[in-house]
Amino acid sequence: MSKIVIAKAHTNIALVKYWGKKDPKLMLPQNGSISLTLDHFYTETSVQFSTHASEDQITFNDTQLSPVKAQRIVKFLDLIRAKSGQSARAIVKTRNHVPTSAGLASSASGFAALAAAGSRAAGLKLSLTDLSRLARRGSGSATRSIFGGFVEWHAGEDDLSSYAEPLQDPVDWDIQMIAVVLKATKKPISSTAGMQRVVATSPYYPAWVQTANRDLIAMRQAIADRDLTAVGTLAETNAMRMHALNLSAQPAFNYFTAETLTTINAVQDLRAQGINCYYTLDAGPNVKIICASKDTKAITTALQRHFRADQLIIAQPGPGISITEA
Ligand code: 2P0
Repeated sequence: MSKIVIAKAHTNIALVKYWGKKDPKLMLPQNGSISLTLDHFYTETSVQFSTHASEDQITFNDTQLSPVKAQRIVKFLDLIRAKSGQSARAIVKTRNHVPTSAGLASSASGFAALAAAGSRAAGLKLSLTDLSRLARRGSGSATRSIFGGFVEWHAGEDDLSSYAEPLQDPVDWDIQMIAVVLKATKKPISSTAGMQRVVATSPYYPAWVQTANRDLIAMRQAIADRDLTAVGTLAETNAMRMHALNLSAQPAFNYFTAETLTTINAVQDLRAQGINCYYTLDAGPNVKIICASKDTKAITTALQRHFRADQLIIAQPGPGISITEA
């Protein structure tokens, strides 16, 4: 039996998005991305390698995953075994700390926590950079969840050069996100398949890569300047361009619901009234509102005309991974 290692990783929300791979096997993205790690949503995962186990046992929120559902995790554990020389099967227990049915459960915090706990339990002592590279092989957005605060994932050219690093941590100015948790509908298409379709079929894809690369330069500056207006404006435009790719794919798809559009309109109305707030959206209906904490009350009051108070979750910048050995 190996020692039991427990890792905790927080989710992150991209301000300049990753939406397309140039190498699906190595999980190299078409463009770099910048995110903010959040305190409110995290995954805790323990891993132990056991010669007594005949196959990997994966428990998610107290329920054992079926072999089909566990496939992606087993493949990732195989990668850890290949890197470490550990040949035993693993007992993995993972718990997502997100509000029930929030639809914010993310492969970002999941694979970041698994990379950290799994590699350490297998006997590897990876640097944070190498952990970020390993997490990338599980899920692209997990590359960034190794670090806290504002984080940039460098697209890179190969396995060695594609990793994340912190841009600003801790975050020493007033910026937060309000997650608007909307009614979950069946996801029209997974992130992995959606971005693949967009790369293959959207005539706008080359323009996306060009503008995303420009957004990275501007976003680095906006974060260094601690300029909420610039961060928010860039993030909102970048998010809508990402969703425009989905609308321009063949066949087209989108992740919006009617409530998503209601929220977008509410944010635009608030801004017209002088409240400095911006929205961003990922591969699902939920909207995240970027704002300063002094405006929380005005924003949540306005949104409660449409949604219940418990659908509005206020999240602050959060930390990078932590690892403990039991
Ligand atoms: C991001 N998203 O930058 C983008 C923006 C959603 C929208 O990364 O195929 O679960 O596992 O690498 O990371 C969600 O996709 O996809 C994502 P894979 P992932 O956060």
